[in-house]
Amino acid sequence: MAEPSSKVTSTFKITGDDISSSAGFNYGSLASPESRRAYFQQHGYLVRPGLIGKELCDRATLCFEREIKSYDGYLYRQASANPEKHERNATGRIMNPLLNPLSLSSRRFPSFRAVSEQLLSSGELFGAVEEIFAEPAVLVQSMYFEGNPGTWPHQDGYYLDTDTPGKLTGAWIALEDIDERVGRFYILPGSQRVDAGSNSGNLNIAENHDRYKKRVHDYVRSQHLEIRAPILRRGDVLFWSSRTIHGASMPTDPNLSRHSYTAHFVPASARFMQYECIPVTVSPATVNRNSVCRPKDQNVLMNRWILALEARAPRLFPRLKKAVIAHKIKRLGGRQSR
Ligand SMILES: O=C(O)CCC(=O)C(=O)O
Repeated sequence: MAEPSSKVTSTFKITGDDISSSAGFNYGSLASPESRRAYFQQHGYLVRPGLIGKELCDRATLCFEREIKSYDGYLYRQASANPEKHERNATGRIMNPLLNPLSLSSRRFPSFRAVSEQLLSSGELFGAVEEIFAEPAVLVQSMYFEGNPGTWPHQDGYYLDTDTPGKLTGAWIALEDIDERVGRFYILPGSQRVDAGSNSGNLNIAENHDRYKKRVHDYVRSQHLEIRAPILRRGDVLFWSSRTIHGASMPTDPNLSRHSYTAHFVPASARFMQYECIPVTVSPATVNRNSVCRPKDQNVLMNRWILALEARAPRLFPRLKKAVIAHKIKRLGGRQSR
């Protein structure tokens, strides 16, 4: 997910102590497409152990270390959707994750863009998503994390979804064995049936994003819902529905990394929507015979100019974006929360 404001300073956090064990469930025992689809529909998520090859995971991490870590320019970031320089913690981990690694300049980051493309367009990943959709998929957004900033609990549908809500599916791809102390990605099983808050009125993202975050956080606490953080090892992928409440718990050891991609997919027959009411026209490229979007592709000159402008006016652009989004949400009307 990404928000249109400049910086996220959330106090709505879940810690490791809030999380139940994943009850030792053996996801590998779901051996048929039918059993996996049924599990996904019942629980709102699914883990596919070892879906991505370990060598590819290692190559992605290595290319990130070689090309991205030393870069001191502006890149689009996951939490703000704005260009920012790296924010490093005391141990040098990059704490503002990348938005859309597939859109990075191939001239500047040739290996990292190529390996991201290879992994995120792979037949293994698309095959698993298409098994859930029962139709072809389009990758609409992706992210890369090194450090764990701790992500507030939310439903993706508030940010991104399909015209019929609930069809967008997220994928969390572990590129290394994820240590409990770095904070884990978690989901709330069954929460895909809950309406935790709609992107409209006094919860609209442009004016009241913090209120939305608090609403979901308070909901999770007050309902005593189970928070489950499956153990993820290198190559494992967790898929979740856009309606499933999820987030990432706070790290207790900032020295550790959690190299991972996330990606969001929509079924090819569905319309991609932002903020519940804004239709987004996508023009996916075909890579490895699969459809991937590269929003603001930095191989395109015009997009490089836009990034440079946004970086030069770091207050003006986020304000403008917010105003446009607020106007669109009011005009197009959000879904009302129950
Ligand atoms: O990995 C994370 O911290 C959060 C990712 C997430 O919430 C998402 O991609 O929707």
